[in-house]
Amino acid sequence: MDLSTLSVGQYDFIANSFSFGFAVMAAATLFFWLSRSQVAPAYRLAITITGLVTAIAAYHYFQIMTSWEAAFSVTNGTIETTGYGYNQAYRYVDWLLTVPLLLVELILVMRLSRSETISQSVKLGGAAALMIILGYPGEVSEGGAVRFLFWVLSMIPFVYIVYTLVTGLKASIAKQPENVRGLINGASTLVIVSWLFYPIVFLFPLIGLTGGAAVTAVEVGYTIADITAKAVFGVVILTIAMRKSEAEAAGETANA
Ligand SMILES: *C/C=C(C)/C=C/C=C(C)/C=C/C1=C(C)CCCC1(C)C
Repeated sequence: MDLSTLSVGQYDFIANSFSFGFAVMAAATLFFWLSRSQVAPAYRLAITITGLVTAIAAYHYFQIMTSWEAAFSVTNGTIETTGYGYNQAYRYVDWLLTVPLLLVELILVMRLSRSETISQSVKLGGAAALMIILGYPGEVSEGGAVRFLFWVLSMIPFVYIVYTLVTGLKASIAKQPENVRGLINGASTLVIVSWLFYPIVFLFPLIGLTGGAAVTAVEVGYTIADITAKAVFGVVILTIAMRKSEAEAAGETANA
C-alpha cells in the first residue's frame, strides 16, 4: 500500500471509520453477553462465542486505530508518514481468530448432532483459517502479480466454504424448526454476501484505484464488511437462538 499520497481528509475519514468500528464492536460485545440469559442453555455457547468474536474485533480495532495514528503526523494541514509502519497484521490476526468462530456460531445455533457439529466446525473452520493465511502475503505485497496470485489461492478455500454453506448445510437447514428456517437461511446468505465483500475489496488496488483512494477504499470497505459480518450477523444468530428457545419451551409445555 502506498501511504505517501494520502490526503488529510482521507486520513481522518479512515481514522473515524476505525473509531466507529471499535465503538460498534465493543457495544455489540456487551449486548451479546448481557443477552445470554434470554436463550435456552443449549444456545448459550453460541451467544458466548458471538460476543467473543466482537470482543476480539474491538481489541483489534483499538490496535488498528493506534497503529494508524502512529503512522502519520499532521502539522498545519499537511500530512507526513512518521516512519512507523501501519500494521496490517492486526486485521489478519483478527480474521484468523474470528472467521472460524463465526462459522462455529452458525453451526452451534443449528444444534446439529454432536458428531455433525464437530465435523462441520473442523471442515469449515479449517478452510476459513487457510483462506486468511493465504490472503496475508498478497495483502502486504507491493506488486500486483503477487497480490493477484494470493487472491487466487485464497479464493479456493473461500469457494469451498460458500459451496458447503449452500449445499452441505442446506440439508441440515431442512431439519430446522419451521419458525427459524427462513432466519437460518438468511444467516447463511448474510455470511456469503458479507464475506464476498472481502475478496472484492482486496482487488480494488488491482482495478485502477491507486494511492490514497485505494487505501481509503480498502480500509473503509473492510470496516463496513466487519461490522456486517460480526455485529449484524450476531444479532441474527441471537434472534435465531431466542426463537428456537421459545419454540422448544412451548413444545415442552405442550408435551407435559
Ligand atoms: C470478521 C471478519 C471476516 C468475516 C473476514 C472475512 C474475510 C474474508 C472472507 C477474506 C477473504 C479473502 C479472499 C477470499 C481472497 C483475498 C484475500 C482475503 C483474505 C481478503
